[in-house]
Amino acid sequence: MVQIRDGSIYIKLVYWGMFASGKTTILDTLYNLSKEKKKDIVPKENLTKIESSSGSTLYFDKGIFQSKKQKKVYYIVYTVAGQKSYSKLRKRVYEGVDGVIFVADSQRKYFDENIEYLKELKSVAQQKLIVEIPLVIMLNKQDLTNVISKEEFRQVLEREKLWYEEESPLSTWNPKIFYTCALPSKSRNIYKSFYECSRRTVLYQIYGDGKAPDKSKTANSLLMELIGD
Ligand SMILES: Nc1nc2c(ncn2[C@@H]2O[C@H](COP(=O)(O)OP(=O)(O)OP(=O)(O)O)[C@@H](O)[C@H]2O)c(=O)[nH]1
Ligand SMILES: [Mg+2]
Repeated sequence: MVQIRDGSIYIKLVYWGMFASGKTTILDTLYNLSKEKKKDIVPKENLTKIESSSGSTLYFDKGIFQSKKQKKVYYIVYTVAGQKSYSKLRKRVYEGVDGVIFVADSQRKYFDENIEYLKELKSVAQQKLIVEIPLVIMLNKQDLTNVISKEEFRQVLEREKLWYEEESPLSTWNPKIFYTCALPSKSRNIYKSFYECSRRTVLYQIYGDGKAPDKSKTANSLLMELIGD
């Protein structure tokens, strides 16, 4: 839930997905990219990471980012711990979320496992995904071979009722799916996917009062400018 304190706005975004899908690496790369390349949203302070000796997240990672244009807007960004046994912890991290980025491990052998984590997210979100909480998808590790396609994942979303037909006013807010790679040397769409989720979250707040805004409202030029292409 967007928090307003001392005239500043705090928006909570969460990276969700199975163990080793790349969430912590994504946050690291996002931090470095946005800092070095001077993006519109930049880190406010160092990341907090709580991990086991194997590098797997123990509780969560957290980063605070700030919009350069709207200096009073802060993004508090979390990654969940993906190990199966941390299900309760993931639920805790989810509390008060404003936008979700689902990180799938694109390797085909993990197809079913990704769906399990999508189902878990759905159950925690209680029908609010897309309707109140914008959802963006990262098909991560696209640098590897034998990986799934956007269309395959879109069909999963359809089966899980997270995809709206064109006639539905909600179809504008169907999850945008990105092919990504989080490795710093060949990173792909890491900032773009984060920006898309933050942008949607802000639009939900400004034009939808915390819900997916009407298509008619999104037609005005100011909004189009904000949405970009
Ligand atoms: N090839 C490839 N490897 C990746 C990519 N993203 C992450 N990895 C590797 O995958 C492994 C797991 O990455 P993490 O970022 O720790 O995954 P996580 O989702 O945070 O895992 P948990 O904390 O256990 O939930 C590491 O060895 C990463 O270097 C990617 O895009 N491509
Ligand atoms: Mg992690």
